[in-house]
Amino acid sequence: MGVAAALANRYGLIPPNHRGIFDPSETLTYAAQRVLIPRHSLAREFNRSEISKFAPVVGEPPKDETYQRLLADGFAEWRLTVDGLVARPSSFSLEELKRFPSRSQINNHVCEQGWSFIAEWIGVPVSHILNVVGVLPGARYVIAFPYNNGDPPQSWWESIDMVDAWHPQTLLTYGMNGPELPIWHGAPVRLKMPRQLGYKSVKYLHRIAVTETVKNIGKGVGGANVEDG
Ligand SMILES: Nc1nc2c(c(=O)[nH]1)N[C@H]1C(S)=C(S)[C@@H](COP(=O)(O)O)O[C@H]1N2
Ligand SMILES: [Mo]
Repeated sequence: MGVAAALANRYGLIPPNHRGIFDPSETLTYAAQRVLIPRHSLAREFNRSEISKFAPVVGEPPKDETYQRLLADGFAEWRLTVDGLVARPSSFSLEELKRFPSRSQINNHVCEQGWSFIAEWIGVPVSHILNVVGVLPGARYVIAFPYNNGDPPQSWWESIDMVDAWHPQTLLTYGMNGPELPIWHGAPVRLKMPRQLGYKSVKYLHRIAVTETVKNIGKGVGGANVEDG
């Protein structure tokens, strides 16, 4: 822990208010990653011919009643709420997101469980959304909230830091290997950030929030995955 904290501190990698957000191994991984990978480096992109024939799935579409209702009419009523430390809290329909400038990228999705698949993703860069809503001073994280699943509801959520949030390959995607995002892969919209492991690419989004801290969300450790160890 001492080494990880010292490393993080030395390179200014983990925010000062951070204490205990990640466990020691996560802190070390994160610190090491920020040392090794320059903040603007791009994850590798591939050719269409390299797209995987088979894409594994983790998790299930939300059983949440609201999600099921939205799904039933093709997400016409779905909206993504964007709030927190922003000048203009907003909500966007799927059509509105699709009218924003889009980016498509073919990259490798790597799950921490040890498998990966290459797919093409199309969506709007999170950086564009941040510019539309206007990020206020003090912002350090973007938190992604999906619809819940299961009974009792399992609340999956993840945080990303502003370096990843502004990164050009961090997308709110609405298409995978085509114009649509399959339900099992997170319809109508999911995060995709190829520089991070798969669990950060939150599916079934309904809200993103810009915050100064993650302490008051869930158990305060930065994400449901860390909460569960
Ligand atoms: N809402 C939600 N998002 C999620 C998950 C999940 O279970 N629920 N699983 C995560 C994990 S661990 C991985 S590896 C990827 C898997 O994406 P895929 O199912 O499209 O392959 O989604 C991530 N996002
Ligand atoms: Mo994963």
